[in-house]
Amino acid sequence: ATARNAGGGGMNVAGLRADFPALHQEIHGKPLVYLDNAATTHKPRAVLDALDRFHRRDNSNVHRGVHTLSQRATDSYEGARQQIAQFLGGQTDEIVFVRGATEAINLVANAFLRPRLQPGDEVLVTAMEHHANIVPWQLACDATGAQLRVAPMSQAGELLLDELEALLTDRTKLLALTHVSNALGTVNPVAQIAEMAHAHGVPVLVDGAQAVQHMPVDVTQLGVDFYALSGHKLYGPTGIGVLWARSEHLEAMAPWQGGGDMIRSVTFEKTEFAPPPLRFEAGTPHIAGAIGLGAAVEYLSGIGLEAIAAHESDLLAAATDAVAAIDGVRLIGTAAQKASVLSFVVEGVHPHDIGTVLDRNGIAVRTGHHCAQPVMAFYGVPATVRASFALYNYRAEIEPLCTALHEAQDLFA
Ligand code: 7TS
Repeated sequence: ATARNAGGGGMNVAGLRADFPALHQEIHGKPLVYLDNAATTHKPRAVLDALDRFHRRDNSNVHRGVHTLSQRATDSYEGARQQIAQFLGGQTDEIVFVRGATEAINLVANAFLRPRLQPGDEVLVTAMEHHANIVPWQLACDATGAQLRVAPMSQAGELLLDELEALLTDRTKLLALTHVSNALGTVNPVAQIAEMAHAHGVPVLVDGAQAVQHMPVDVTQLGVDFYALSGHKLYGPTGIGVLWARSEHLEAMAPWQGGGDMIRSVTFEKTEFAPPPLRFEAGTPHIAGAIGLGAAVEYLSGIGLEAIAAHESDLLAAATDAVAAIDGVRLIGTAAQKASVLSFVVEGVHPHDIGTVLDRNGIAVRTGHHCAQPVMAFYGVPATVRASFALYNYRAEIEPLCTALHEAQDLFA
């Protein structure tokens, strides 16, 4: 309990850090400062233990055998589905296990959207999307003669809501937008936008890959139609993710992939499909991954997403002030509502050189286009340096970051 709340709703970060074995190592002789959490987060013992326990004790396939291990595996896998439903505020049979946010979006693009698209129809995305929330829609448009439209943003990296609304027409078959931008940190007012879209009869998919680990998310309260996330950014394993979708949509969707586990009965003439969510989980799923993700959301709920949000917001504000005070730094993404992402460029120093100097100092950041090339093009930069924070980061990590940035300037600028 001491590792959880340190009273007053604050977090005992030192205690929580002890839950993450990978944080406690030296890189090039310096203590690791891990600030690449938007790419992936480290895993707490609760997750590592759940994976280990499954493989050592319960390992078996799901939904198939009557033997004890298979029943244990099935109970744990379906138990994880319940944990995740509770975490997101949805119904258990609205949770589809997929590989990650990318696969969740591709599933909606292929099973929901594509059969509904006609030449002349439109799919609306925003100017700040990750490639995973652009390319699947582009593929669906190219195959059907529909068109991709883009809702613009301001220089600060905030969506222009009037312009977004003007792009919602009776041609629009879906609005797909990110909850939190991975390149800018912008938190979009998703509930308000969903209401706007629904007033025009447009269903809404939200890419939650950068949101669920930073703030309480309730898909029912948000009022959206689809919500996609990746387990590995949520302190869970790689290779597992979730599509939450309203059951009426899942019921209406034909399968995307066929195989075992997604059928009710098969003859060579005709196959009856299983009801959702299994209809969309063909083949042996990532059983251990789902169980690990269940353990991750339990762990996070134990700490409390409100507490995590408050801690990370405090940290982001302090880091932003410190980094912005360095001569030659230009922040990329200055929205009023941001979560855990600090993107910037430094005059005269290439982001990759900064990344190298930081790594020599034990500091892990992301440098590059962050799979958001249209965002880079919008700001006229090839790449940024991105520091992204998790619940286990703390203020003492900001000073080494700033010192290393000065060192990079001394070496390269
Ligand atoms: N959507 C957003 C907003 C993302 O940030 C990412 C991954 C994805 C979708 C795709 O997630 P995946 O788990 O299916 O690959 N973003 C990043 C990043 O910012 N750095 O590395 C991966």
